[in-house]
Amino acid sequence: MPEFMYAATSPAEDLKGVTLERYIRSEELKHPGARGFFSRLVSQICLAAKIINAEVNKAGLVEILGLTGKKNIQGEEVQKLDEYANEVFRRALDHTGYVSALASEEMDEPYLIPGDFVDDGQYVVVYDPLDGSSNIDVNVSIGSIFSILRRRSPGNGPTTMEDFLQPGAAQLCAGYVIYGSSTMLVYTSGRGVHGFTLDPSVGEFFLSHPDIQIPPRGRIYSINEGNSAYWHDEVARYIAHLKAEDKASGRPYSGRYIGSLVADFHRNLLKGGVFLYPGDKKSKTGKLRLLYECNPMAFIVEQAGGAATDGTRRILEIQPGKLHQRVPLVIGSRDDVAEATRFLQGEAG
Ligand code: P6P
Repeated sequence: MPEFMYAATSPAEDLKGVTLERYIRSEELKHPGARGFFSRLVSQICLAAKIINAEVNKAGLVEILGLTGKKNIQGEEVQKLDEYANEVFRRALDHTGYVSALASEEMDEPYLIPGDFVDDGQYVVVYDPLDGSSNIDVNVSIGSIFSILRRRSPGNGPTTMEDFLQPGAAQLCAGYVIYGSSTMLVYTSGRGVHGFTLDPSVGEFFLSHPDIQIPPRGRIYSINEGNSAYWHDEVARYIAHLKAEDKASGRPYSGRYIGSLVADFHRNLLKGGVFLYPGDKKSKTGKLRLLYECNPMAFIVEQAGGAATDGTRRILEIQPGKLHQRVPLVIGSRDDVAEATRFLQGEAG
């Protein structure tokens, strides 16, 4: 079969080097009923990523660094690039015709797309437009995170909060973009995890990491040790366990913490390891948001063979109560997450 004539059912490995659009099309061909809505959504997200990437890459040269002087609903300082990225996602998604509403870390309430821009508004999208903001001004990797849900309310009626407050297991698609040494878009739509690298010389994402699988156990742990004074005993015991020498189980692990969830997660996804942002004596539910940080990453890691819990429950089974709800997060290699969860449950250590 000539190079360009990939069969519709080609495994991802055979499609290495194709563009993101071409890959999405090959996925679509596997589902005769597909009408291309979803594909065009991911393509628009891809456009947003390219636009944000262009700004991130010259942030030191244009007046877009620093703070806006505002605070978001999380009480966090809003960086200029946060606000810019939020607008880029909103504008990329509000004219597709298939999305009825958007929710973002940077918007207190959902943005309801005006009715005349919505033809068959069966999807809602939640996103963190620029994750790792505190790293923007010091040139450390940051990212965007997104999740696509099918509405539960009737498509011809108003979008409701229940359309957003769905357990992570209901996600149709989840992904992130990491603006790092190269810019990558990693996503899953329930059939494996695939990574696409942006070639800035042509402005296209090409399939570089088909079928990503996270090693079942790693040798890296990521946690903000600066919070150790607030850790519950179970967390302290687990981290001490990872630091203790035991050659048979590959301990001590290496500590790696970048302070951008996307960057810490991406490294562990490729190399194996465990990331924790647990609840502690200062913040019972930790810091990370369920809908647009924990759920997308949990969908991706499970599709790659890993696991994600809140220290007790599987993240994807948590029923959200509020749009910006925070939950504790333990995520990464399957065996490491299982061991961490046993410690956090007081069943080990
Ligand atoms: P801390 C970035 O602000 C973020 O939301 C995640 O990307 C990151 O994992 C976490 O917060 C870092 O938080 O408290 O360790 O600085």
